[in-house]
Amino acid sequence: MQIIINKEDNHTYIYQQIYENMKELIMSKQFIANEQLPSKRTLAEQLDVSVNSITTAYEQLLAEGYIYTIERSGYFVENITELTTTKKIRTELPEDLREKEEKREDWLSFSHIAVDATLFPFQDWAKSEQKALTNHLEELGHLTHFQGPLQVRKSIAQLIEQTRGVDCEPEQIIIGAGTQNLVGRLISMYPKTTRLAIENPGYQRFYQLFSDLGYAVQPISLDEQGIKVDELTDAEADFAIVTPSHQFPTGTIMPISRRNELLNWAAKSKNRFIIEDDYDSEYKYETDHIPALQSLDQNQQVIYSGTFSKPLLPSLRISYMVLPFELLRKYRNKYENRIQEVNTLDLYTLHYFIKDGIYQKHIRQMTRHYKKKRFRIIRLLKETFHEKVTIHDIPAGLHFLAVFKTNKSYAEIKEIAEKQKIEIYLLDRFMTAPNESSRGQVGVIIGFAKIKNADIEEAVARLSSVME
Ligand code: 76U
Repeated sequence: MQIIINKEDNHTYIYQQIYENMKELIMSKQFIANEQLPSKRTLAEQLDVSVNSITTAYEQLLAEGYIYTIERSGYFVENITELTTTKKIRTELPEDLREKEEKREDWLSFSHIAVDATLFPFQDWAKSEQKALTNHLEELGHLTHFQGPLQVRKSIAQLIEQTRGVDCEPEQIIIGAGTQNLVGRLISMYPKTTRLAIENPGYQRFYQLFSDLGYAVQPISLDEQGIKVDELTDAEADFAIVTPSHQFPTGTIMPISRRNELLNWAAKSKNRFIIEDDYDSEYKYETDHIPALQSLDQNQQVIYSGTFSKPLLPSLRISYMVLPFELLRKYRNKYENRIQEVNTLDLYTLHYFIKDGIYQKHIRQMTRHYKKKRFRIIRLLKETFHEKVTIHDIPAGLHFLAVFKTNKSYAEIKEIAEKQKIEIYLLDRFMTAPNESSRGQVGVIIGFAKIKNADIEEAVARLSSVME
């Protein structure tokens, strides 16, 4: 038996060396199954180490199943099932899986997805977090309610009642990490034969999500009022997913008649539902807030879906939905064993952030900021592109649609934008069936939450060199 101990080795304990050696001897069958190992005392003397070291090594081998013990007899080698596979020589990560550290230095961005985090009141957020720690420390030691803490749902219910006219009890709110998770779970309660209608152009991540879940997704076209209800009827849809506050991505605010038309469509069958994706309703620049579609619903057929990604930060991952009673019962039956996915500390932080009025103050400040920035960008785009740009100037949300006259294709524009280091999202991303008539023009979603005031001129100049 060959056990070599290096007492000079300062990095590996004696017991570890014994353990490694013994493991090697067992695996290479120098010790055979059921063979008795030397007693601890004998081995300690042989190796000139303490009995303690041997005990620790044996205990570890025992815990991992290399050896077993018989009381008053000693330690024996286990009969170990061997791995039938042989180790592949190449164990490095294949190149296609390798991630590159993407540094978009010197880039400017008209992204509608990001916001300028330097404008977020982190100090106030930290104060709210301190309050959350002081008042809810005990609760952080366990799992919260699967819908999110009731207290937090109460403050969200109050907030959306005040700001959006949403009629709901805190019990109806489900908090989750992102709209996709929530809506995905909701839809999954229904059979795969359920027909889901989405706006076209619309939120492509919904399209992807529903298709991935195995549902037939019906893209429905829009007119100047929003989703076409007659197409919805023709598609025999069960669910319609809409963005009435600020159509994504075209920006249309759905007028009251279309809202009522939509509600009337739903009312024709108790199995029809509307998901109101109210993703950026917090920002209106020239009008007052427009009540949510949910507030007009008298039939419990609208599911209201909200998010803190736009008013606060997209990286927070706090979203929620408000379920009608029947769906809430169904949801609870199906999902009460799912663990709430948002960090409880963040949720209580949000609670104090709202309760202490900081949330509303932030929205007021950001509204002033965005209003000016939006105005500057639109003015500059008009001055730069003249008749070559058509701006869908709807004073709401954090982006607008600008259509540029150009002979370049969407693919070409993307390639040049990359070279010019300007991040832009083009309308084709949101089209489920791009149409031929749009030749000679390219739609760009101009998001204005991320770009800094000081960079606007340069960003528009880059955009101009992309389009020319
Ligand atoms: C969300 C629309 C139309 C919902 C949105 C967004 O998961 O709550 C856009 C893109 O943050 P969540 O998503 C809310 N409905 O635009 C927010 N924007 C998306 C997520 F950041 C990205 O991919 O074009």
